[in-house]
Amino acid sequence: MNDVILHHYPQSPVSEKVRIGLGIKSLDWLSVEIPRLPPKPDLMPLTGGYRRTPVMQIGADVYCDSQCILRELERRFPEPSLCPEGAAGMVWGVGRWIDGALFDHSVGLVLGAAADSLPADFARDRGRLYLGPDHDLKRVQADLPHIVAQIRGQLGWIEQRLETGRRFILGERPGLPDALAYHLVWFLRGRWAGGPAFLSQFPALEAWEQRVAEIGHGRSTPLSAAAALDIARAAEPQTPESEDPLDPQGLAPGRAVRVRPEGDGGDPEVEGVVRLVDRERIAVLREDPRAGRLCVHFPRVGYRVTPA
Ligand SMILES: N[C@@H](CCC(=O)N[C@@H](CS)C(=O)NCC(=O)O)C(=O)O
Repeated sequence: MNDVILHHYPQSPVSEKVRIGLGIKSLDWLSVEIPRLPPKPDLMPLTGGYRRTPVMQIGADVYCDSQCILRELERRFPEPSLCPEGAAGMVWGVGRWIDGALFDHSVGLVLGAAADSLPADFARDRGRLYLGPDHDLKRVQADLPHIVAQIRGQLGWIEQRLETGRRFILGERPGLPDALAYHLVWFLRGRWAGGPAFLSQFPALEAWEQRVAEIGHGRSTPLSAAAALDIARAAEPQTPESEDPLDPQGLAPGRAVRVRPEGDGGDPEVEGVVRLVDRERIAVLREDPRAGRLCVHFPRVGYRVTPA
């Protein structure tokens, strides 16, 4: 079974980034809607503890993090490319900016602006995940003018790029930078009451936003979480064993490791045995009583791998 299965929920901006990637490639995919808060009892058997959204599954191979998911989509479905106009390499660096500073400011703004109305369990979970162990949404709320100034400056860079008359950020064809930038514009417009008025100061960006929205999400068909687990159990991981003699940590197939996102979000570690390692990816084998033998993939950049 080589169907692309996306585990996500409609409100997730990072999932919207991947959905646009699926749209750029005009793919058919299966859609599993997952809970917005842990526990995620039908997702954990697949990931081994990784709790963020989205996750992609293809048979018994599981891809964590949008960076890893989009890279795998590009590998399996190279055309149309997410890196048109000779942008390979550099565009992943754009991802580190947008998923880093711009994402952090946007999440801070949306959480801080809604501090008085968020359900307590959601505020606690996202506060811990994005603002650290001593999170305080009231403090973020008091800092909103500064946060808006940070976002305004960064969106101004995208506005400048689009003012040159390009249809998309790289040129005539849509690519990874469009999916990256769009997911936060979509988030700010949809989840911050001040979003539409704020965004109206960027006319080139608003016209581009419309063009990206028109790309759509490809064609999705709903799938139950139980059916996704059945698919995993019936399949074997397809990832070949692969080593990298230059690996700076000396990681090699057969080595037991733990993997987690860098930073202080309180993310659980995933334990497994290295199957594939290279500059950009690490994939580990693990067993689960419900999902069988799996290979779970992570990006290397932004993730900490600790020998077990
Ligand atoms: N670096 C990750 C970030 C993923 C992320 O933070 N996603 C949000 C949803 S948009 C999340 O996981 N929220 C908590 C949850 O869904 O449990 C990626 O690019 O996939």
